[in-house]
Formats: sequence, structure tokens, C-alpha cells
Amino acid sequence: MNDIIYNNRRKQFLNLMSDGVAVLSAASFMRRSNDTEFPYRQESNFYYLSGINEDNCIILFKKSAQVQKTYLFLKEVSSKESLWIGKRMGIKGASSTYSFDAVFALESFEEKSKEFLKDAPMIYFDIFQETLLNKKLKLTCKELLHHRGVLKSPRNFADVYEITQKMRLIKSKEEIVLIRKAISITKKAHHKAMKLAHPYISEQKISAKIEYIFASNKAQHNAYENIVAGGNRANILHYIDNNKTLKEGQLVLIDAGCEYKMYASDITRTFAVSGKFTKAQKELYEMVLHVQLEIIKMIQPGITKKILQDASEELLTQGMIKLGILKGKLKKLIKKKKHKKYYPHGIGHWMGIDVHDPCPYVDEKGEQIAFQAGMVLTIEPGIYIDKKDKKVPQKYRGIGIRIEDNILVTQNGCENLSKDIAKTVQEIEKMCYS
Ligand SMILES: [Mn+2]
Repeated sequence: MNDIIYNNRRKQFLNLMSDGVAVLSAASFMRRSNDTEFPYRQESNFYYLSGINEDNCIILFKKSAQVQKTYLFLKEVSSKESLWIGKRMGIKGASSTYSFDAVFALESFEEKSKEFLKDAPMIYFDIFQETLLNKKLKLTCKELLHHRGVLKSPRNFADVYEITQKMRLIKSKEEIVLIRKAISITKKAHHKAMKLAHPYISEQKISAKIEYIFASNKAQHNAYENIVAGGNRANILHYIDNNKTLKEGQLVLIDAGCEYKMYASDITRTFAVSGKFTKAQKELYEMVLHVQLEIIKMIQPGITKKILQDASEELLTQGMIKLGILKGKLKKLIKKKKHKKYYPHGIGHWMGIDVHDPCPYVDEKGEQIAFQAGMVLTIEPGIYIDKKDKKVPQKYRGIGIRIEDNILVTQNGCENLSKDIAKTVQEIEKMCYS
């Protein structure tokens, strides 16, 4: 995406903010051990508003009746430093690439921000992060409170997310192209995993193969840690050890998605280690699949996540009654939340630059947000039955199933962006044996 898109976002941000100052910082490198670091990942809001993928940068928005400006601060890197860390764009490079009103050296931030904050009644920043920058900003504001000649002091703090979460809710065409690309790479990885899986293979080997496919297709990162969970381990919702051996007769649940040019995909498939579902596994699987397909069918502008959530709970409970997992009347079971033991999570979440995009599900009044074209979310019903659960027919014990796709809300309904990833029992078994 080029700078015009980011510049337009910055203009929109200025329109949405109150008079004052907003400060967003690039992500810092994070220490992994001693003096080595995790791979760099830009902060999502910062990236959304700048397209810049470097550390040591700050964006400052200034809005008043007279001015609406955006400034970039960045650290110049000496040739000696770039020998170790590689080249950075520098002030000159940034000025010619990005349309900020001015680009300054990072060292001048403290002095300049004081100027900008002098008549700012409001300051926006990433309010829940305990960063050094945030502490300094608060100190600057505090200093200004007691400064003679300052007419409006920044006494009001606000979260930048208040603005970005609304902007990020609706994805542009360009963003959807990137999400599609991420999903197309993830598709290859899941199909490969189906082909590769067999009794006695380790979860780790499958996980490594998935990451190999992500990387060799130019996806820079996983959007989240892979889950490759054989048998009963699928019932641990965030199982990321991925270090056990798969066995004949088990299912394996794989929740894995790549991040491509900062955009996530988030896909779960569950299939038989040996390639063929047993009768009991198939019964459970097709029940969950039925629920997933029914929920996807409901998605269209105007619907809300709450409606989908309630419908998924009702459909799964119905399915569990049919299979003898729950006993009793549907309404009573739901009222008593009996189904939550086997379906404890949400039906899905917004997805974008973050795999769980931090966009709202309810508005300021507490009303459910009605879906609109351009929103992207996951739909991921599941059922989890522990191997020691004696209340459930034996044949279903030790099985965890989740089926997750990524859905784009369209003008007339929705599009399943991951529909090409094998999902029916027939498609999956065919893929496993190919
Ligand atoms: Mn998900």
C-alpha cells in the first residue's frame, strides 16, 4: 500500500480526534534472552496510520481550531550502527517517502512535544501501556499544569484505540487483498499438514512444516502461535507445546494462520491422524460443521455478534442433545449454561492487522454493533470433550473439534474467504490420502 492510503487514514484520524495531541509510538525490539531479541513486529495502530516498519519512531497529531498537522519523529542511525542493525530510512528518506507535515529527530521529541502540548486540552496515547514514553508524556503534561502563561493544560487523557478501533473495523479493498493472500498461504499449510499427518509423527514436525510453508511463501510471521493438538490435547484451548506424538485413531486439531504484510489469517481444521474419521468422530465433526455452516449463512449486514453467539450455542446444544452428550430440554440446558462445559468460547472475533482485531462489538451506548460490508471476522464453533468425562458416551471422550473460517461481510451477505480449505469429511479425507 502506498503513502496516499496512510495519509488519508491520518486525515481521518485527525477528523475523529478532539482538539489536542495524539502520540503513537513504533514498537520497540523485545528482549528474548540476555542480549538477543524476538523478531520485530510493528505496533498495529502505528502501522495502520503510517505504513512504517521501523523502530524508534513516533507520530504526533496536532489538532486545534487553527491547525491539523501530523509529525514524524525518528532516530537517525549512524553508519557505524547500521553495520549491525541494517539501514534505516533517516529523516531525509522519511521526508521524501511519507507525507508528514514535518519530520524531526527523535532527540527533539521532548522539547517539541512540550510546545505542542501547551494549548492541548486533550492528549491521546496508548493509555494502557506502561511505556517510558507514556510516563514522560504524563510528566510533561504535569509540568505544564503549573506553567505560567499556559492557558489550556492537558488534563484529559484518552486512549488512541478510541479512534483506531472504529477506523479498523471496516477493511478497505487493499486490506482485503492482503487478508486473502494470507489465507491463500495458510490454505497451503493446512493442506500440507493433512497430507503429512500419520500415526507416530510428532506435532512439532507438523508445526515446523506449517511454518516452513508460511516462510517460503513470503509470510513474515505466524499471526499467532500454532496449535497442533493430537487427541485429548485438543481440549486444551491454547495448547501450544506441540511436542507430543500423534497416534492412530486420534483426531488432530490444527489452529494456524500466517501473517502476510502485517495482515492475519486464522484457520482451524480438525482431521483424523490416520486419514479416516471413525464413525463417532464423524458424527461429532459433522455436528460442529453443520453449526458452522448455519452460522455463516446468517452473516449479512445488520446482524450482530450476539445473535450469532446465541444461535451457535443453541445449535450446538441441540446437536449435543441429539448425540446424547447433554440430556434434557434445550431451553433449560441453555438457561443453566450446561453447554458451556463443552463449548466455552466465543463464536468468533474481528480479524485484521491483529489476529484478534481490537475493534468493538458494542457501541458507546452498549448496543451491539450491526455488521456492515467490509468487516472481517472468524467463525469458529467447537466442541471439547475430555477423556475423563464420564457423563458423555465413551465413544466421544477425548475428542476436541474446532472448525474456523475467515468471513468477509459483503453488501448482500458474506463471503467465506477460506472456503477453499478442505472442510467436509469427504474433502478432508481426500486431502489426507493425496
Ligand atoms: Mn480465531
